[in-house]
Amino acid sequence: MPSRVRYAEKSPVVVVSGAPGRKDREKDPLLHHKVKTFETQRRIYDEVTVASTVLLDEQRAASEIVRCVEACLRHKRPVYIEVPHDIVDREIPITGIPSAAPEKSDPHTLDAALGETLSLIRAAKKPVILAGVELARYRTARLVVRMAEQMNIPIAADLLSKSAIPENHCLYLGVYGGAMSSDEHVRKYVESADIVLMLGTFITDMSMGFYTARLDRGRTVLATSERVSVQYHCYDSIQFRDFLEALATARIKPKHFSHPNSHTLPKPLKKAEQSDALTMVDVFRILSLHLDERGCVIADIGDSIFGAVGIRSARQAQFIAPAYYMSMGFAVPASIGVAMAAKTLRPYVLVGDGAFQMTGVEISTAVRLGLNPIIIVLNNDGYGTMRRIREGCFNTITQWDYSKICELVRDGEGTIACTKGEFDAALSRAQKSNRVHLIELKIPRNDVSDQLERIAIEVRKMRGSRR
Ligand SMILES: Cc1ncc(C[n+]2csc(CCOP(=O)(O)OP(=O)(O)O)c2C)c(N)n1
Ligand SMILES: [Mg+2]
Repeated sequence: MPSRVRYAEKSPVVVVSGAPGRKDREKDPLLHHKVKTFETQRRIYDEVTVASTVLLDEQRAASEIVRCVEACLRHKRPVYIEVPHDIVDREIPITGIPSAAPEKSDPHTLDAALGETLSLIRAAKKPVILAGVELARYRTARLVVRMAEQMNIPIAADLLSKSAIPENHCLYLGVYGGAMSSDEHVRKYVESADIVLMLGTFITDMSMGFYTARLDRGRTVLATSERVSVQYHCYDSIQFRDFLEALATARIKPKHFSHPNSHTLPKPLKKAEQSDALTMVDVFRILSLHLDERGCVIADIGDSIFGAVGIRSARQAQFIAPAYYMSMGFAVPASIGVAMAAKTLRPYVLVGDGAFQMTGVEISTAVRLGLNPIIIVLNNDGYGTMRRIREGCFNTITQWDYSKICELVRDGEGTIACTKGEFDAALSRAQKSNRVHLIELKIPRNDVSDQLERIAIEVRKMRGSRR
């Protein structure tokens, strides 16, 4: 049963791969691009997809495509369709294709899970919602906001779900993730709540701040697209959306709530500090001052993602990061995806010098497609995150002149910023233009965000205790 298997991430991607033709297969020749057997490629993909097919039979091709795409949409996970080259221009019959019946909740199970959850909420003096990434993936965030407003329950997000809930909402607390929380107020609030409603949350080592989160099962309700768990009871056969809709329409007397930290907006940049050297803390503060609802921050792995936990702007911007699998080199290519998918959004890429060296040349594709990402390269002279955990020559990388890449790809504008004022001015300039902008920030070698500082202490402690 594919949905039970724990995959890293949930990406509804349809991989369409060309393949040797049906005729080519008859005598089993050695062919270029064939790894081992004609089946090998599909079998490798079977490990990371929820459905796969090789379209060898014209009569069944259409129903196979429908089966895979339906699985992709239902499970929000990748599928693989292999197309032998001699089927590409064939006409295939498309009538009488069976379609999967919509999945329904079992009404008794739904009632039982809901009844147990509501009685916990009724009894709670200090409930909190931990809004998870599935609220964005299944487009159900508005149900949770409605529920929070009706019951007057505050909401925190985690690193993976940052921005799934409007961060300028009066019930929003910030990002929770144990030691990686955006601030101590959020951490204390969530950890002292008598019930934590984890709605659409993936519990991962990273989003739970490397095992520093304190959320025991006895005071949590965890509802995801896979199951609902209320304290120690697990309920299957419940559709995530049905459970959220029922919660959003339930009648509960509004709770008493006073915001522990309502003054989280970044402090404006003063004239007197313009010529100060840039620090990581100020990078996120200055960026926050420039963000609005037309922006989408895309954070790569490194202090880009840890520091981004603290981004909070008066006007809600989107946020995307590979905060589960944590794959370096994600952000520049992802900005192309964001700009193509949502033409009205301006991507703000936060990428370390190390991660930029992996995939930064994709800036060339952005230029070719006429896209306009603002790429902020945080140049701290190597693998700053790893240096915090274990110092060594393996954290050293070649120094590049990052701002010159625009000359190389013959479009866009490159700038270097060493001070707070220079970064602020570079951002304003980039925002006024519709071209690719690359801003290289010179960050002192050992300067890190508060979140990375806290996490590095925990990781060092863990390593020490394992020895
Ligand atoms: C593909 C991949 N390789 C290696 C790592 C391990 N790793 C995590 S952070 C990091 C250093 C990142 O360096 P940089 O992009 O310069 O960001 P900084 O830590 O300096 O902010 C490394 C090597 C990873 N997460 N993903
Ligand atoms: Mg670096």
